[in-house]
Amino acid sequence: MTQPKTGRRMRPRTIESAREGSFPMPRFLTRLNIIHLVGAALALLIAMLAVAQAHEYQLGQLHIDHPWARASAGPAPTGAAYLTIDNKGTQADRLIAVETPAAKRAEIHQSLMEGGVMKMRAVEGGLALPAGASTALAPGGYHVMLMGLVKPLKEGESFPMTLTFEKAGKVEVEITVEPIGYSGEHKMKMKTN
Ligand SMILES: [Cu+2]
Repeated sequence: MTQPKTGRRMRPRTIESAREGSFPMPRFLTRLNIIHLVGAALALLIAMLAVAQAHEYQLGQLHIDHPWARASAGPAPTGAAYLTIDNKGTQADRLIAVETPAAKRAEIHQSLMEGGVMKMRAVEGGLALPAGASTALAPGGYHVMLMGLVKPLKEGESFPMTLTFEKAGKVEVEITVEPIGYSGEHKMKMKTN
């Protein structure tokens, strides 16, 4: 009379314990995997934040994207830096000054074709940043001219640059040095005033 009852009780317990007993390794591995995944996700997030901080800046209504400079080819005394400024506001602004410890002088220049020759000149009174528009400083156009480089710009390195805007104020950005063949061309001749 009692034996079948015990047998009935024992069967589910045995099945239960067999289930428990047959999966300890996968559960243990799953826990390890979660720890690894969380660790990897955190590492990725930190890396993404570092990249975002190095390449995007917000100053009031101005959004500054990917400030970069091309690596120097040998001991060149000059270099150029590029970035994109997106004015998301309703008021126009101006980039009026640029400073960096990487060069004795930094100026806002514009490259333009003149008689089939690429020339450049300083942008007087600052670079206009119309409201609701994106203004690019890019090879072949506007750029920050770095005159009297303290040392050649080396790929993978970075240096700070302070941008001063007429209305938005100042912001320090990190300029990353990209490979020599990074994008477009920056062939120019100094136009002497
Ligand atoms: Cu220039």
